[in-house]
Amino acid sequence: MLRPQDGPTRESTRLDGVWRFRADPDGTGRDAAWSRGVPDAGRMPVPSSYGDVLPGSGLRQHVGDVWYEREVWVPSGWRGRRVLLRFDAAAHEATVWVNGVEVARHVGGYLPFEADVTDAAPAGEPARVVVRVGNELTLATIPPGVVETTASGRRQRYFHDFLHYSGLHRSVWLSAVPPVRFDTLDVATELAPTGEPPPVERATGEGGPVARAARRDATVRVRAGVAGDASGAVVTAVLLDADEREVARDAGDAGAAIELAVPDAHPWAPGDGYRYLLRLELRDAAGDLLDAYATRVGIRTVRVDGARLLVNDVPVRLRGFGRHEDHPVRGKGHDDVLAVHDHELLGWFGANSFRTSHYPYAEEVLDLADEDGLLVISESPAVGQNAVFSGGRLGAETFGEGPDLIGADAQAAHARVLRELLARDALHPSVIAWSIANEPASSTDAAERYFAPLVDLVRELDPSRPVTFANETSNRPGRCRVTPMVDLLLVNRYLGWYVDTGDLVSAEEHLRAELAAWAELGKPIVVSEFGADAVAGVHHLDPEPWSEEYQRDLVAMSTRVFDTVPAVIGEHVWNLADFATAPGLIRVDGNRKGVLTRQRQPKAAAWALRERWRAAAERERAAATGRDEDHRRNHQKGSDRDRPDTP
Ligand code: GCB
Repeated sequence: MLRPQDGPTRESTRLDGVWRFRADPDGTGRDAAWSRGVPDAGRMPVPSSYGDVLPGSGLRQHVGDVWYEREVWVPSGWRGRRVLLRFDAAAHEATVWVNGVEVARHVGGYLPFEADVTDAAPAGEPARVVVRVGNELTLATIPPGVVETTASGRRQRYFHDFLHYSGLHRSVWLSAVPPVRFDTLDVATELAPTGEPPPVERATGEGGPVARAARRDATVRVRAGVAGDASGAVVTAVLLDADEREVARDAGDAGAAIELAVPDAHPWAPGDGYRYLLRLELRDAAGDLLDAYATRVGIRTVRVDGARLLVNDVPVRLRGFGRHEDHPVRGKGHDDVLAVHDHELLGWFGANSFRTSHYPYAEEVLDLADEDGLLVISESPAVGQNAVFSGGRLGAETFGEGPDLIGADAQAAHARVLRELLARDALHPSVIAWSIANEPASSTDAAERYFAPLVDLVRELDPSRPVTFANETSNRPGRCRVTPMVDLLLVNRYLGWYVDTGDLVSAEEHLRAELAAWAELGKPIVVSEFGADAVAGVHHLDPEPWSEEYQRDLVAMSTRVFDTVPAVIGEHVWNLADFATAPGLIRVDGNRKGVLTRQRQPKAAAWALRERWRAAAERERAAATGRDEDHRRNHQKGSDRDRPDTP
């Protein structure tokens, strides 16, 4: 499945806007054939979560089905082409009908799916699109949950700490594509060995120098899969630089690998979102154009070397956040305004990285990260697989076979979601690692059995990126059975908050000891969560939890410790901004661990982080400029020597 785009052979239109909508907690619509048309429907904007849009509707706690409906004219000019209907996300499972005909079913709330609706929606006629979206989580879904019957009706319980927003969170597309067409695309990039001495040692403190990679010869391997009868067809791949100058071209049979040699390539690197444009053409034996597709390509490599994480063979140090797709009213509905604003804020902080905690984000977000040269840890939606957070709903073992355990069905769903995630995100240079889960119970045999095949699967699907997962605090070094399997350690730690509450001196000692123990494993460590709740406007002279000062001081204490542990190559504060959660005794209108409020205004910690990270970014820029300058001088010397008239 390829992303919709416009081009010589393709056209696409977004079906975003206000759709007809009706909640259906009793599941009436399934028997009453609402698939043909939803009676007495109200309205709901797409994309958005439906939870907070209609005041007083109770939809925030809704469990079960909702129905969406709209009409669309299929352009008459699309005759003879295939018509695809794509949902960038339907949270959390959906069935789609077009003119009463079922065209798609999909389970999982954060990844796209599409249907070929050519027959159900003839060109030149109106088509009625009806979507049933369900949001029930079970122990077989990713993420897990349990529906309970209470005095107030059915309640969805889940073991993750963000509101279970639901609905059509991302764009819906109608596209025309040629009958014989590209339908998958794999791109792998490689840089020639550098020959240069390894970059300057990472200094401790405030980030350390991380230099941009110099230009190097590169190889771009392209494999485009084709749907339809492509016998005799030829694929041409052309690579253009950012100034649209052709730098490489080659051709091959449909489905075969094409290798493009790119001399003196400009790598994609942290803070430098340089990308080439890859143009693909599919022509039949007579030379007629069957399809064309274009995508941006960042040339870069990622590698773990001992306790270092290397991008383009240069050690990187991640500074940034765990985030959420979460905004007032929209919930998890993607919005370009808010997404761009959040990314500008990352720049304001001097951040260079984030994790898509705890689910795949809208692809538009990854586009922004690609463009900005941000380093992204892309996470699957497997969050809350841990009895510790389940309030007794999961058996103590968490994983295994049985009515209160997460077993083979979940594992199969987890594998499916990982396949879909990698298929969607592998083309993004910003994605530098795959996190297969957040904070599972990871210290048992059953956890090892559950995760081993998933780690293998990700490695097999994408040998070019490290595999990781975020470790929860009770799964200590030596006990955790999943850490030994992964390439990069993510540890979520709340010293000074859930542990040593209000005592930053003890917290510092404990954090230092724990990180030293993790460092023994000889792998790079990203502290992927640390932080404290702070209610904006609460101030205190003493180290009082919930105050802005305490949050600021806890972050400062933590980063002070990180700077003394060479294996710690990343710090992700939890969280960029406050976010909505299920109601709870330790949640004040949501989780307040944002260093920004939910409205994206700074708390005291934000200013302190900005100072630390901008200084690090500045040092990186200086180091990168120095390296570029060296490279330019060496290169210049070489070419001067080649010129006979140069003394
Ligand atoms: C965690 C979870 C994150 C929570 C956070 C918290 O460990 O990974 O989802 O929101 O702690 O604030 O408790």
